[in-house]
Amino acid sequence: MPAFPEINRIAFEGPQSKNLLAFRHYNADEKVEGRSMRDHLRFSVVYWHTFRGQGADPFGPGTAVRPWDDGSNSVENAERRARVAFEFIEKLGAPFYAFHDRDVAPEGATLAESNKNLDAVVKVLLEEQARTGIRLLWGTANLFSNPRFMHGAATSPNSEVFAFAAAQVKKALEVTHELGGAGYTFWGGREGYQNLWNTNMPRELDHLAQFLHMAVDYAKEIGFKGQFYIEPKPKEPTKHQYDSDAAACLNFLRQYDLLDHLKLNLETNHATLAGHTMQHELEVAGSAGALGTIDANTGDLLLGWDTDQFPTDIYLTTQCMLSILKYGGLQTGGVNFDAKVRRESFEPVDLFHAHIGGMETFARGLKIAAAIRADGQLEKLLQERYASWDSGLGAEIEAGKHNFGSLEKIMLAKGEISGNRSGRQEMLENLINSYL
Ligand code: XUL
Ligand code: CO
Repeated sequence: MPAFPEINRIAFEGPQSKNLLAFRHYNADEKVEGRSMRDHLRFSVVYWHTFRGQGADPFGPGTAVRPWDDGSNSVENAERRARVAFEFIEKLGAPFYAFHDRDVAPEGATLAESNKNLDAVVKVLLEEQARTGIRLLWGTANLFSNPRFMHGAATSPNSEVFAFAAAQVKKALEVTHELGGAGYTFWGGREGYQNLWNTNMPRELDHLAQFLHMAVDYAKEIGFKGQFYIEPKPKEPTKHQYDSDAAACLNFLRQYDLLDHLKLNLETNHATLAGHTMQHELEVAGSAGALGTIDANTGDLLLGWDTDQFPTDIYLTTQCMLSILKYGGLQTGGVNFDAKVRRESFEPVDLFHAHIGGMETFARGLKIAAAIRADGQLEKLLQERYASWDSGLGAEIEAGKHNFGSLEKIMLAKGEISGNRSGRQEMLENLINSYL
């Protein structure tokens, strides 16, 4: 029996459509800059929020109505839920999904039992992938919910916790490989600290690096060729997360010789929690050649935590797509909706509205970004701003032909610089608005 009997495959109906269960802008086959929108955006549905989120908050239990879910921790319930997930993703028309080991299958009393439960559900995922053609964008392991991870996983002061986490990631890598996953993500979970009086920071960082090297080695051993990602996030759940933003992650990866093996998975709400914009994080990662994939969501300007809302702001998605296109587009990565419906949006159909909104907002961002690039004015103005580096003194400096002594000589002779140009910020902001 279908879980969403009243919903057909969400169709592209064009900008004039008034149907709120249709796409007006996301037309999967339409080409933008010579690539289909499907391939540019590589939309992905997350299992944890969309199929496990109940809408609980610190003041009350879940509100979500999910008739297919009996609320039990049984493997049968998990298998049924997996089939529903694929019905949803297929009707939505997203080509990918992402999951944590413990949200697709229940954790057992022992590691062996958990592995067995996971294998049972992975069998269903494999069948459903074959039936629908939907693929796995990335897998990951939940190394933060179980109380054993209270002090962290790879950075725990307890070496047995490190060993348990290693065993869990080993299995998660195996099933990601079995499912043909395009990638594997490490989000820090509780890798960070609450208090420095009880924390040996350098030792914990060494352990985290050792853990990631073990993962890289094991991927080689089993022939897993997917891309590894590390997902920056500050503040939650620990006061200071080691992977707090893109720059911190890049520094860590470089210090421990991991930069060849991991790219970044950037999430909007994590960027804003870190006091950055998503555009800033995309530029930091992109300029280091490490822009891998994005977790698409948004926070709330008035709330200081990770609200994980669906993105609806076209200005934001235009910025995202401009940076993504600039750094060569998404290859192994995708636009992964790490977002949840609000507690008050408790009906199954709300899951469709939320994802349709996110997909539409990104489709518009993509088209607007492509229009900005095709027009070329922004790029031209940016180039002009740096024109003093294209010839004469600037070109000589860039070519390494100068030192402090030679530059002092030039400036002593000149006495003062010839003048600066306006940054034209407001004009450029107006220019961007003219494409929206
Ligand atoms: C947590 C978060 C995670 C990761 C995967 O804030 O974003 O769900 O995306 O572990
Ligand atoms: Co995320």
